[in-house]
Amino acid sequence: MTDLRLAGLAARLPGLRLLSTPAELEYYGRDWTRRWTPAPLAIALPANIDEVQAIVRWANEERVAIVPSGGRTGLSGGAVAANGELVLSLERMNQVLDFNAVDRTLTVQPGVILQKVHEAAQEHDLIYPVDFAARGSCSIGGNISTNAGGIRVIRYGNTREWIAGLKVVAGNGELLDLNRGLIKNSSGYDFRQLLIGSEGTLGIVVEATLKLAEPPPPSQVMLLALPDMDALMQVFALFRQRLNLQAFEFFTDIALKHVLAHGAQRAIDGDYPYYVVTEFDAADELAQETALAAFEHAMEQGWVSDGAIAQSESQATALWRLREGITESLAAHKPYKNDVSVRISAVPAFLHEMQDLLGREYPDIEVVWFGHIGDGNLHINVLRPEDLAEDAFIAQCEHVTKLLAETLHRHGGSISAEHGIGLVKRAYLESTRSAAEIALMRGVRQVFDPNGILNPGKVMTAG
Ligand code: 2HG
Ligand code: ZN
Repeated sequence: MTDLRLAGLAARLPGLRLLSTPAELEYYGRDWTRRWTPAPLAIALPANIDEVQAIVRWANEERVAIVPSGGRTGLSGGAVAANGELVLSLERMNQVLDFNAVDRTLTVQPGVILQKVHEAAQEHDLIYPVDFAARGSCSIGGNISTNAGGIRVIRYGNTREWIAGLKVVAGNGELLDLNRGLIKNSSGYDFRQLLIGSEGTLGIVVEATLKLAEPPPPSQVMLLALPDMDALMQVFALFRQRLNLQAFEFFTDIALKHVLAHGAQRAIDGDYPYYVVTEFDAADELAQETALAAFEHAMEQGWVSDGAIAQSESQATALWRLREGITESLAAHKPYKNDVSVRISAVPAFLHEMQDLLGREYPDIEVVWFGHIGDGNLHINVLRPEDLAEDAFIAQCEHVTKLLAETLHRHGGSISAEHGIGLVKRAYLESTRSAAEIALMRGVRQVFDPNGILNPGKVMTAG
């Protein structure tokens, strides 16, 4: 170990696992964005809260930047370490600590994978309702740090709705025990909520108490093909009024093309511009008849062109794959990702305007639209043409994002709906948050992390 600062850390914490081979630096230094060349100083894998606290105190003394690291499935560069930072991976702190049947809570360490949280809740006939395609790789600490959303937000809300208590090591090294599982706690500022979604810039999540819920009634999954966006919004209004929706997700024909090419199975013949995968409560015959009636009404109105309803668990999984497989099916094209939101009522106008604008300015680039339309959250993946060099492509995409940011600003939307700001969207923060808000954000950061050691450069520059 040549770095004197690291030698000091190792001497202070003899049991601490530290990694520094080139392969390890590369592996832990990047997230799913794949845009930056990883260059961390080393990787620390603490085994407990005391070690996390000792690392943060050491980092303050030595002025070493820390990148907190979970499953690194983020898409905004929030977990990238490209500037000699110490990556603090929580992956060894991966135990479910406690289940409380009376409170209906599960207390977990931050490195627990989301799928394992789901399984732990199911063991007690309950659910942890936040869910999305990266469930097998992302960690609960990362979910909390980014206030992850996903495919059930329409029913259950974002991660922040499900956190009853949070232990964090703040940037100044203090251990904070926030909200302690209380349902009601009207005793001043709610730092738990402030920490959720702060992208590792205020503190490191070291333990969380999660709320659990009753499982929903048995459900049905339906695929709909639609002629245009206005029809899609009519169907959304109809289904939301008549059914208890668990999910309402959309994608375009271009997304379908990629997901089919990647091995998913076609469920509807014919080609249509828009598709929806929706899941809703269907506990009994009456609920199923209501759903069928809503579908038939939508067909009669010409809002739906065709549809398929899953008759078994495996068919439901196959329909969901059409939506959940999109990200993976695009990965080889090195897409440039945008994740935006507007109010639901503004979706059609925003989408039309953006599609027209992109069609005019960039008729030759392939843009894939999909996402959580029931939450007003659209994912816009711009695919790199094979003959375009990486640098030229990024420059083009930055321009697309600028156009998006301007259009979103006019529609009162946000440049990041659920993926965070990280590095990727830092330059566009001002399109969504006012100068006064950003100044306050910098002030808050200074209070929690006076030496600026936590995830520097992420979300916003030091100012
Ligand atoms: C999803 O909804 C994820 O599938 C990923 O948020 C979105 O790949 C994307 O752009
Ligand atoms: Zn999403």
